[in-house]
Amino acid sequence: MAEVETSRDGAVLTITLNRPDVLNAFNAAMHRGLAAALKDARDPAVRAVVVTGAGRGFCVGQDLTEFREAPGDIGERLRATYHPNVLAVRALEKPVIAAVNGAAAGAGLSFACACDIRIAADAATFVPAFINIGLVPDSGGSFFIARLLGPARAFEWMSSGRRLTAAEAHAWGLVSEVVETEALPTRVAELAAELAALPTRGIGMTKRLFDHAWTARLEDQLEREAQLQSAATQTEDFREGVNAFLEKRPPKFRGA
Ligand code: T3D
Repeated sequence: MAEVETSRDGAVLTITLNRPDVLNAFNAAMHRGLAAALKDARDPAVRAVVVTGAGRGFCVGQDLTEFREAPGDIGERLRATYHPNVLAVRALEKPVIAAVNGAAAGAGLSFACACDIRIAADAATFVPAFINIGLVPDSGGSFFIARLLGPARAFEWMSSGRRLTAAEAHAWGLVSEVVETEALPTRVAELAAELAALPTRGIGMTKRLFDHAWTARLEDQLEREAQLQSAATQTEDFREGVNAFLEKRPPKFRGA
């Protein structure tokens, strides 16, 4: 069995982390499989991406067995393995949904937070496991979680190591929706299909804008909006959207 499996349903690519016996903890093969899957996701025919876990876990971060045996400096390993995959998610010009089916811990939590949308099963838990073993948040955890929760709550949570339920994660705004565990695949498929039918290039540029806004000055952000709005008006989907509105019919976006 491959450590990462992919499947296509129309324009939706689903990436399944597949080491269920260890709640999909990252090992070297899983990093490689995820990198390959995220490369497949760049195909323009893919218009929405789902990342989920096999079995009862989403992803519990670094495989601690492999970690104990791994040679060399952890900083180098992070740069070589985790960082490229986090950056690849942010670089995808399409929505990436984390379907958090179970425990998301350590770098698995960071990875979920690097995605654009999080939807959780009611059985999911969110564990900032780093501090429990004396580590600091990595793989973007300190970046994404501070932005999602605000610095005060993020620090309090990440330095406590406290396990959060799906309901608490929802109340905090960490996930946008919680559904019954059995209903998660159906709800995620529905959401992904809806997103895949929207103007993909517009969504990609919206993603660019929000990423840029995190560190931008207002003047720079206004300029970036103007540039990307010019680009958006050049898309086929913009023309289709306006025509459909004026012709009083539903639009048929092609993602071009
Ligand atoms: O090398 C580098 O680049 C370092 C990078 C580090 C980044 C990080 O991610 S550091 C954080 C690493 N992750 C953790 O510390 C999480 C450890 N896991 C847990 O705290 C718990 O498993 C959970 C709270 C997430 C879930 O608890 P529970 O009770 O639902 O499940 P469990 O029984 O603990 O785990 C089920 C199995 O998965 C179990 O194996 P067994 O006993 O059935 O054979 C457990 O050992 C295994 N497992 C869970 N997490 C890991 C793991 N095996 C290896 N590595 C893990 N991280």
